[in-house]
Amino acid sequence: MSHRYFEDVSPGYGKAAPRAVLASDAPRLDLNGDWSFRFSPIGLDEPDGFESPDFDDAQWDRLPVPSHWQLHGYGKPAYLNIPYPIPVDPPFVPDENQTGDYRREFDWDGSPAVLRFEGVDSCARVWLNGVELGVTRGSRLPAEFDASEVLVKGRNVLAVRVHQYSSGTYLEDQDTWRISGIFRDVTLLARPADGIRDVFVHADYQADGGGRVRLEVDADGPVEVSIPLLGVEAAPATQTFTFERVRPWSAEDPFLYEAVLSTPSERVRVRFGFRTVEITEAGVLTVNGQRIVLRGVNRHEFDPDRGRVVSPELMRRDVELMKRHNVNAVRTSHYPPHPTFLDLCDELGLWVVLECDLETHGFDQTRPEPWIGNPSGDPRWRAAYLDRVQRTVERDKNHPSIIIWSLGNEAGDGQNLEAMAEWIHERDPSRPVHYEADRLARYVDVYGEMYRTPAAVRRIGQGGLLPGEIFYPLTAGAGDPADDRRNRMPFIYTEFAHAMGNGPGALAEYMRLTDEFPRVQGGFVWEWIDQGLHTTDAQGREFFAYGGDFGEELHDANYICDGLMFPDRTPSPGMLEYQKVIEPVVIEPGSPGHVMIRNRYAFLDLSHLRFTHDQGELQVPRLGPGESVEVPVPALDGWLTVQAELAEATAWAPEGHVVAWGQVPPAVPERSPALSEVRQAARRSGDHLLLGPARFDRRTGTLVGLGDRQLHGPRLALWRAPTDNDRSTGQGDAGYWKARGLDRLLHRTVSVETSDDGLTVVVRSSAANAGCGYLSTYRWDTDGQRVRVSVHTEPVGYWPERTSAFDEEMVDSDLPDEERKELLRRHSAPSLARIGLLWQLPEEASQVEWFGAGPGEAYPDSRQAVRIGHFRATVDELQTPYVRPQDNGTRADVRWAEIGGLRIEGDPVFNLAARRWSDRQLAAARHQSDLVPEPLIYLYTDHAVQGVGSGAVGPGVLPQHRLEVRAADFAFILSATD
Ligand code: IPT
Repeated sequence: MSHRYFEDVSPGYGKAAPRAVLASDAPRLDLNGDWSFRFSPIGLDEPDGFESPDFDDAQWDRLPVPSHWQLHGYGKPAYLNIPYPIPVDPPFVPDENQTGDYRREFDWDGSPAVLRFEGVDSCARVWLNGVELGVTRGSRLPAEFDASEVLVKGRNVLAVRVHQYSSGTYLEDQDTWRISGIFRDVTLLARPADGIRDVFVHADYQADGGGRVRLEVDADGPVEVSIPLLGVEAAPATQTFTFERVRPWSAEDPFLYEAVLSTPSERVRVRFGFRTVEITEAGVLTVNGQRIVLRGVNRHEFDPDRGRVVSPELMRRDVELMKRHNVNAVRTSHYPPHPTFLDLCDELGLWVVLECDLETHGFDQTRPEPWIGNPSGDPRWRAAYLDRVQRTVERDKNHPSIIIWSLGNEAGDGQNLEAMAEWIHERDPSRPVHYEADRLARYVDVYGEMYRTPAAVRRIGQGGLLPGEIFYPLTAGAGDPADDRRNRMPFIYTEFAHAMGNGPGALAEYMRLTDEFPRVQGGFVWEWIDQGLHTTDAQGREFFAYGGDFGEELHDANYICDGLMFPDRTPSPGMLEYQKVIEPVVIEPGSPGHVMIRNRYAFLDLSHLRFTHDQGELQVPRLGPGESVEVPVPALDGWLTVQAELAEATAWAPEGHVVAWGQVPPAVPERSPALSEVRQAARRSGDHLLLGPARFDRRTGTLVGLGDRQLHGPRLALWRAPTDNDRSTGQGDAGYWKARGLDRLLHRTVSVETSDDGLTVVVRSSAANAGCGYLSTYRWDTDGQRVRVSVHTEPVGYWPERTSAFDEEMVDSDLPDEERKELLRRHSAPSLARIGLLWQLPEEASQVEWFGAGPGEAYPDSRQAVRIGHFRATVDELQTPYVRPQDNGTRADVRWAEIGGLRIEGDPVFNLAARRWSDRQLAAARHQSDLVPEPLIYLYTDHAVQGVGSGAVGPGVLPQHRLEVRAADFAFILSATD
């Protein structure tokens, strides 16, 4: 079978050697804009003459460059995670392979130049003035073609044929939208004779505060360099410069210098920073001698309207948003981003793990044994792998923000990966190499893993990995941990805390480990942003689309919406939780009357912050990194909130931006609500029973009115509209709940009994054909003004245990035996989404006020971002618009709430949720636009709810945050407000 050029395993042909992105004063021509475009749904091979300058493209369409053609009406976007969009038949691709032909003209003075493509998905063949320049693959990697011989003075015609699929598709099986086209900039860069082709700036920071600069320059003649801030002027670039005192670069203080290199024909500016990345003998990753903790995110490039076409403004927005949410690191999953993004990381300060454009994940699933035939181990693909890593490193080598190179993602193991690592070690020994799937860390320098449990990470932190032990696929090890090199390496969470839908849980548990174990150095939440594509349906309703919304036959549904940011870049509760957990300053209650303040920066003292509280400013000494202090605070009746805010504006946030906060509880403990002693008997009145201000249905004992307020309830509620994490087959409980019918409980009134001091109602709740349920006793009493319902509810019937993976990994191995056993028991115990009461209120009850945790939602394992206070919101504002609708909006630790003229006090505190649709409607909706308000309000007052976990990919809810099937006692006091 013959290969067509786009099926060749080679990296293409005709490309110039890769080099850095350089800011040169040589002329350049921006070739972005509207191009002529011709679409074909099949894989056209040899051109039909369109490459000729004389070809008439007047009948063609117009398409913007950069763009993806699927987002402009040609073909459709498709979302796939692990599966390949083509048969796994390497290196071939099916005939159903969309082809986009592009043409444009430009004027040039005929001087020598290179044509540069920053990114074309997936394969491009390029002609200039009818002459072929070459073929490139590697969608998110730059390609330059020397056009000097072909360029003419005056009109030039550029023709590009782009293929949706190519051999490169086998190396680009990343979990994202599969969309094609020239999606990054195209430029023509003049190359003056005796110009500067490439520069590699090596700028080390030295332990004594000094710095050293060495330049590797690729030029034909002598080159001079100036570094204005360091007094270097027109010095020969070949010399090594040493400086006694320099200001180092760090993500916290991203100070940049500029070197200007010149030859008589060209001047090039390169920004650089002094920084040294080292791994200590103890296996700790340091920068400039300090241990760093990566509080990061995995970032795909994403614009909800334009796909992977991201404008400079949007890139800046991403970096600003990261900085404002205390994120200090980014892994460029799973390819080099647009180069401007890295300029911004240098400028605003983020630690970067720069990943090569490589993933072959589908080989994991389609073979008799995982990974058989994987290109990573096949010598025929070696050149393609090396080409990819070279283009990655050469393009981005001058960015101080990049501290680690990553070979790629989920590409199995094999000699080609090893060769990539070897090439990097040779070319740039100043940065460690990362690759998660080098499971035993044979050729990498930092050890990375995905989606381990906190307990597993603790064991890694303790240096307890057994030689040969592998998590994925699970392989037992044996022998002495001292023999395993991974136990002496920095450990980073390549991916953790899968942020799909409502979640992730346990962020606090994960990040606490970075305080405890020096080698546990943080990592990257999966992922930065929900990649929902902004779409309008036939009825004109807007929504964010995910897999399946474009009629894909094969897709991975809403796994594309698993970010901390919603598609429109508003932060999800998960983002706010992470922001709080990773604050660079910890503010906690100290000894009585004091607040404890701890500096968690690696480099900065606290002098750039101002500390304030409700009563004024707080004087905090300029603590150095790692230092802490107790500061006295005024004694208050209520909660005192202390915050650290920027004393001056920075490049990424205005003055006053809150970087960290904490609360000190009131000096006098809060009191539980109680009825005054007056007791009253229940009376019958027609079909009703009356007790104080309350009116009940005589037959069912249901409360139907309070004073002149309407309400209906309570009903026992045990279920929630499953979250994405609940729905996980291995880790989530949604299947268990469904099998017990908890979403369709039926209720049988066992008895309604009046007495001198109130009313007792007993109800059994259970689903059709279910052998298990709950028996609840509601005891009502009143002081004449307010009514109290005291609830005892307990499980009845047979509740089987549940099974799950991760079992041993869910619980710390070094706990005392009893504690460990108890947690393991809770892990497999049957669980509930909630134990609570559901009420129905008239639709006018749309304003909610409460005292408790807020302003946002909170769950047992995601509740750091909320503070105790007095909050107000409409029912609509209480909803969190997860792209795929699911349980959301629970307000925790509520002492009292007022809604629709009712006041509800909890004993103990309770969880509150209110919405205009039932949980079943919420569960059935695919998009926000499917949710249709009903003419009533569903109000939940929950005694307890289950945590959220990260089960969609990763561990489910940790045992300590699960809500076991168990008996519960709790009470509410209801009254009408004035
Ligand atoms: C992991 C992938 O690396 C990442 O790209 C993403 O797909 C994530 O899963 C799920 O959203 S790999 C998986 C086998 C843990």
